[in-house]
Amino acid sequence: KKSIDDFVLENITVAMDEAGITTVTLNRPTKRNALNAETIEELIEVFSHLPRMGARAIVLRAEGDHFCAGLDLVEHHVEDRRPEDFMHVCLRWHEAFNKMEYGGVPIIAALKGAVVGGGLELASSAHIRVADQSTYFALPEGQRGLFTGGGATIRVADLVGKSRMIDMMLTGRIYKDDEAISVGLAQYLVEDPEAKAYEIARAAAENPPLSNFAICSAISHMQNMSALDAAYAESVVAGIVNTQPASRDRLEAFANKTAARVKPKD
Ligand code: 1HE
Repeated sequence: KKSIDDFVLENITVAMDEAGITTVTLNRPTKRNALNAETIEELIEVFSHLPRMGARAIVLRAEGDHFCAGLDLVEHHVEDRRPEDFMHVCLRWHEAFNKMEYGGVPIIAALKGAVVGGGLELASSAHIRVADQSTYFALPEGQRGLFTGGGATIRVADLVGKSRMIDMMLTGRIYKDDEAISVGLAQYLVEDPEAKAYEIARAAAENPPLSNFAICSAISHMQNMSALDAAYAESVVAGIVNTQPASRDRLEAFANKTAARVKPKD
């Protein structure tokens, strides 16, 4: 069975504690964590295996002042790619980001600085995004003479809506602070995104893994289905999750009036 020590990685580091709280760090700060082909392969490797290695929740963080500057523009320039080359580059990005979104383990992105272009595509593949005052979001593809290729047309459009995404791409508009929250680019704006991300990860890891698996894969799959098929799939998933042995104690505690009630804190 694969363990964390078996990963051979240049641009990413991975660590897991006894509780399965896992840290994935983008570790190419001198290049603002720009995503070159090698880093994408490492993301595929890591996110293919972590769900089977006991990861209960994953914090995705970055070294340096910026979360991720997107596509490695220098590599892209030097490689002088043909259309079919870049199409395959994009397929690898999709492989990595689909592994994240559909992997069934909660991923919480702790953001800072630039979350731009492919960096926003990466962040939008996480299940929850936590930002701070330094965090800013943009899709500078239009200005660079490029187009998104890492799933933004699906995931970023899903977060902010089509018109906002088109505006971001046409004009380079930057979102930050409360405005970024209100348009849906991040769910939390805090002073310490990493502390908040670990707090969320630890809370999520208290849920039975099967519940989290459904939450962090079924909802995404169902969005790709017709409403009729999604409702059917939901009944199948709920049939399995809602009868799992791991939930019996929790239901018993509720029935015995010893479980916490769902109420806002005073
Ligand atoms: C890079 C990249 C990169 C930095 N590819 N090398 N993304 C962008 O259009 C954003 C491009 N980056 C920037 O606008 C800025 O670098 C930042 C605002 C993120 C940071 O600024 P700053 O002043 O801290 O750093 P810097 O001096 O610009 O860059 C430091 C180094 O990182 C420098 O390398 P060095 O070897 O000269 O030290 C930069 O070249 C390098 N660097 N960003 C390559 N992106 C699947 S399609 C997705 C399409 C897209 O993602 S388009 C959006 C691309």
